[in-house]
Amino acid sequence: MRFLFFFSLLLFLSCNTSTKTEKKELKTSVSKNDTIQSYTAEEIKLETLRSWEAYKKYAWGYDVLLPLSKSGYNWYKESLGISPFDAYSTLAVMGLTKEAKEIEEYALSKDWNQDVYVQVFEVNIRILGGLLAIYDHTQNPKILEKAIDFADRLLPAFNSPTGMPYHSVNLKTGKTSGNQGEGKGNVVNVAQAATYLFEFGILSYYAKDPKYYQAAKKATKAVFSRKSEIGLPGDFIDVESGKWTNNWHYLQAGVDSYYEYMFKSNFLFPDPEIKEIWEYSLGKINKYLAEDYNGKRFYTCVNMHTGEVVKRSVSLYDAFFPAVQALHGDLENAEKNMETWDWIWNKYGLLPTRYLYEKDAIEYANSELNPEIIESAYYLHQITGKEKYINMIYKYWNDLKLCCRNDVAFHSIENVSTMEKKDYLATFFYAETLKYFYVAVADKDLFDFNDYVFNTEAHPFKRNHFDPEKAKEYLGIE
Ligand code: DMJ
Repeated sequence: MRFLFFFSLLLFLSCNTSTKTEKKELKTSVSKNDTIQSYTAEEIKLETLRSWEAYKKYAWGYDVLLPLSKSGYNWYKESLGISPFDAYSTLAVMGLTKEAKEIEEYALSKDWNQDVYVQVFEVNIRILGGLLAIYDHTQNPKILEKAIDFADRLLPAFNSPTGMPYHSVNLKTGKTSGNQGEGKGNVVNVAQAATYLFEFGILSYYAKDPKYYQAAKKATKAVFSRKSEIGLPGDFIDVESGKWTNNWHYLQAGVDSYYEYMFKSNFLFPDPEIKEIWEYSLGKINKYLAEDYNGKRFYTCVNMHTGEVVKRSVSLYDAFFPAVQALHGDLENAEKNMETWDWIWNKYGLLPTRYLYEKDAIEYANSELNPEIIESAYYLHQITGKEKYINMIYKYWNDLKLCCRNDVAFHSIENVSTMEKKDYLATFFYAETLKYFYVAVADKDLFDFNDYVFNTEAHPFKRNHFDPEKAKEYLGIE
């Protein structure tokens, strides 16, 4: 009865208010509703299929689906077809074999000899990561050839005086370009400088050629060796001079996956040097970035030289960190950190891109349905078995469905306070967001958490495909 009344109220609100108010009311109703509505793996699978059909119908051949205008969008002057590479592993994990096979065939038809400058960081995690996930799943040697061809076109970017890659590289000519275009700017952020250990390690393993892992390791060490006197890196660095151009440090986008990879690559390819770098870095994160503020745990922004707080701000990307802490075995900090993210979600019904916790205010209000908070709740649920984490995931799904589901797929949000819509569906929605919702409730015989390690784009790799002894030889680990 209460449910019927609640449902009629929602219907009344949705028919009698402007679009913006309607979304706000709907969203608030769900976040404050005590009754947690669960969902099934089948529901997520159907929603994934629906969203994938929308990409195929309206945006096939483009990088991204624009779900409101029902059209496609390319990152560069030519399409790379990023969505299919990101979607493959999610479709495969869900057993959508026909759709996955179509992408495998599409990947085989790709000619990477494209005269286009691509961001090395972004295409590494999405396209190389996606190709390697297809290979890990199918063992199709022709896919491995495609992955090798693609990675060989990225490698010239690493020929800088420091070993850190230039921002972009031309897939056809191998010419590099800076962050301000051809021949302009040599600055990259830390994530762009050093998020390669995982994919390049996998490629070295499968290709039995250490050159990829060694390039990635050199880049990671180039960042680490330039740490300050108190042991912290900055956030932006010139890949030619090796000098920091900005001296802030944090876990946000621009740094995040630098840490994620020095930690995670060790699961597949134990490397004592990288392990030492990770343990040292984690100590510094706990010492300088962790801040308890108004009873909540935040990981803040500090000056790399003094460790002083420069801004009390967090971004939704940082929500990946409880997952890393939990995997590392630091459940106490992981759970404190997760509680803060869930608290921010409850304020808005989705996470804003950036939140100023000192002012309790939104800094950037948009949201692209990013996966990190779901990812961390998933890891914590798998590792602790606590029901509160699966309940968080149920809530995230219900809220996301209410604000962002449309007639063909899902859309982003311009402003989480008003729920104004944005005509964009990020490729990581297919790779990560939908996958985490699915594996959180899937049967263990369909997907067992203990069997896989994910790249930062949630492309899964089977642990037992990699033998640590062989890894030493194939990756050149001493
Ligand atoms: C993803 O593309 C990757 O996880 C990346 O490392 C940072 N975050 C986005 C999604 O939010």
